[in-house]
Amino acid sequence: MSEAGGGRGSGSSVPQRAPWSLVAATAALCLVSATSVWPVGAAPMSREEKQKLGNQVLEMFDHAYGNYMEHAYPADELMPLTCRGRVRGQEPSRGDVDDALGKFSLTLIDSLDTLVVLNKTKEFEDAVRKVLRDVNLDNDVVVSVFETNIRVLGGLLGGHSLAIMLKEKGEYMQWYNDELLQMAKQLGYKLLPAFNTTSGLPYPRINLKFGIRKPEARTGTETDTCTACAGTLILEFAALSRFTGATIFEEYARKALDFLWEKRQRSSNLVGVTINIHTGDWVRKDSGVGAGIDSYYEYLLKAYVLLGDDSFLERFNTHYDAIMRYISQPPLLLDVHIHKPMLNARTWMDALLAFFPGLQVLKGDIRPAIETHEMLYQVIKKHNFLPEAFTTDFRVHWAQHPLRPEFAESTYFLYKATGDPYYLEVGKTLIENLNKYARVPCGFAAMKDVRTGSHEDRMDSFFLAEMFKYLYLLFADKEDIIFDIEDYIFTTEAHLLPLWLSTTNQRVSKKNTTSEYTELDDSNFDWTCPNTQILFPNDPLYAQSIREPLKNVVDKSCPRGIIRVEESLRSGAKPPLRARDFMATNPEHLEILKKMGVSLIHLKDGRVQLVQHAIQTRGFVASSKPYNGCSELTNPEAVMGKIALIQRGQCMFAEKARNIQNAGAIGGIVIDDNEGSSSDTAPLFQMAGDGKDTDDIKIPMLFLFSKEGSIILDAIREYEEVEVLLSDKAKDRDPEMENEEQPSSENDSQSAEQIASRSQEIDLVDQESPEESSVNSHPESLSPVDTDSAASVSSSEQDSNPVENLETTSLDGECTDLDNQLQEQSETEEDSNPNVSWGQKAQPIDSILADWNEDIEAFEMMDKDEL
Ligand code: DMJ
Repeated sequence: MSEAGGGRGSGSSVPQRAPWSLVAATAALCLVSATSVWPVGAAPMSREEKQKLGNQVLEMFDHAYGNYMEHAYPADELMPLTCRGRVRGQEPSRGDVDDALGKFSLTLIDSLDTLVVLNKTKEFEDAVRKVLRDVNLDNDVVVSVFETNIRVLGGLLGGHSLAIMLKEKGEYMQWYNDELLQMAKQLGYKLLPAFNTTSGLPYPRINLKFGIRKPEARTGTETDTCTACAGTLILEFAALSRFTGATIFEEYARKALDFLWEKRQRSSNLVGVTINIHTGDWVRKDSGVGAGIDSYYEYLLKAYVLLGDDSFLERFNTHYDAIMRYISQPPLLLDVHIHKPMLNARTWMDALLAFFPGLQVLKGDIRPAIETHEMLYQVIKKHNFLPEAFTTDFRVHWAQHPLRPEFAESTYFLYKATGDPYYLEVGKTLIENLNKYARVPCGFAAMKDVRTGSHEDRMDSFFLAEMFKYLYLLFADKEDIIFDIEDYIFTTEAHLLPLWLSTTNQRVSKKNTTSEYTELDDSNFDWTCPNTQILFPNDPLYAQSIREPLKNVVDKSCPRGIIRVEESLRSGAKPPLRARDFMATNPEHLEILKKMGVSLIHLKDGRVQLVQHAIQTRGFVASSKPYNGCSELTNPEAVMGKIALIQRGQCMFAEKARNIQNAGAIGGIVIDDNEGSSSDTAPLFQMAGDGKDTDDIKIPMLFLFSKEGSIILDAIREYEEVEVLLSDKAKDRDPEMENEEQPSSENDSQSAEQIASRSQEIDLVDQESPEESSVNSHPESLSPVDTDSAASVSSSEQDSNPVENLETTSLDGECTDLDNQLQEQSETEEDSNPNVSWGQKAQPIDSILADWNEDIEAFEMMDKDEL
């Protein structure tokens, strides 16, 4: 890290450089280091080529910024297709996306420090004058607190940081007297009423003129906010406090972070996507590193870097450990449930998570950063851009792309860490794609659909704030930038805050931080980043060797549906119905639902709800002979009309089911042969078919671990007859059973229905062929545009779901037909420990339906949050 010049001067100009706190210096080291030599591997890029690409970035920025200034300013954003400004209220509302627009010339403010990074000092000076002259922060408009903080407050502070740097240098900005900082302070005070909650979590929206409470404010009734919305304030607020000496901002942001930390799910150490700002209850309990949470994690680590406060690193490390344990499934990052972190919450990833490899570089965890980045790059190579959401088998899930910068950000940080010219080539591709597919005569237009190349009349301000900064810096040598970039930290909007703030105005009390953390086992925490000087020069092919196995991970994945549809067309069979194709008005589709025991209710607001009927089978139990049920039963008269008990093992579940069905059983209970196994300790799982068509199996089957199974076996030993109710609604069943006449002691029968309460039922009546089933995958959901007109049925991960056609992708990139996979799983399962075998993540159908609803909410939320 280089030494910056000392400082004095007016107001809050650059103070005398304090010695760096060790924490800030070590963490920041992760960003620098290996750019120097790259002896082998990808061909090094010549200085000329890098300069050429840098110039191309400059030209592209001019095209975007110039058109904004010419055709849109002072509006918040440029509409590049119609070549005019987007003024809120004058255009059809786009919903919550518009909450970023506060009639405060958003794009200009967001672009301020980019101008300096791109060496456009003169333009910066002009832009600052325009902001001071034209921007009004007191408009009667409801804005997102989160967006206003990261884009506007951050933009003003970034502008101020570089204005005082330039002034210090003595050539530009000599007239500057902290005016941007005064504006930032004014805006900071305008945002403070949002924190008027008992929890200290901010309301998601505020009226710039009227605040929250007044009737004119038209906001303040919200109960929920996203975790990132509440947890992405500390950098800007602390910087504001430290620049101005007004500690209140840092205090408020700290309080919100403290509350989120308190509310983390204590056993998984994960946080949900949305939280009730009054009660602190998690409203959405899914957890990932993308939409809704992303920058909360980013700010914990960066707050440690900027403020030198160990507690932030401890929190970050605790969360990071949980992320790597549950969410990271290299190269994928998959959302899970905070209470059930082994359970994936969906089968798709959103584009916002592309920032995460960059954060991992800052943390010093290079390997998974390289892996995820490589996976993302392959998705980009396939679709030219990162679609807003894509599935685990890399199909487009949500086809928009609003020119997001996260992938460029990670590319930059990976290049800084590895010095591998491969990342320069990646950057070159990004530039080419932007020019080829997004460039229009009046700027750059967001992609409406990456598959068709269609555009949206939208150029978000973050495109100028972040994309050009990271792309320019990627190709720039030290001498191409007029200041030392390593003296600054990037906010989530890529605004620059000087690291010297770590030792300035440290007057905010760090409430309880030390006592709170003494209980944490931090023995595994990394307090420093790996020294990449050592890491890479020793093995210059290190990064390449990590990428190599993933080279074709996307290409080799299965284009879900297409092959199946073609195959089934050839064979004359009907292609399976996909969730996205489901029509609530199509009788055939409804019939499929009916077969699943699911009916559809039309809600008043146009949405549809799926309700599953409890499936119940009631009967006396009888042991089958042979007890393993693997061959024709020798005691069909004993099991006829009864629920047959069978021992697990030796053959497929489906085979057992067929044998007892042929003997006339009305259901089956498979009891685990692993002595001592229990649903208390073993993860729930679902029995799968045998890889063949199981439509012939009409009886319900239940699996019980040994402990629960022994309740039935003991009961049989004690009583002559034991009656059992198989149901997927065990908990709801009690009153019904209570009303039934209890078996008399004369006939010695006993109800054992309670044993089913934690077991999994598989209703093979409803089970479609295994190729239409899935393990560990999750429901598809509707994109918001679909919700009004058509219902999209969850393609559940349960193998009993006929709606979704699926294959899964193995991590070595090979397509794995689920038939085979299930067969393999079933085969191995028969002899293996259920605690560690297939289907561990399976869920009961009602939980799937709940998840499906959550997915719909997730999309709605994604739309709202920060997309
Ligand atoms: C930016 O505004 C910020 O990076 C934010 O943290 C996430 N989303 C956008 C860009 O995609």
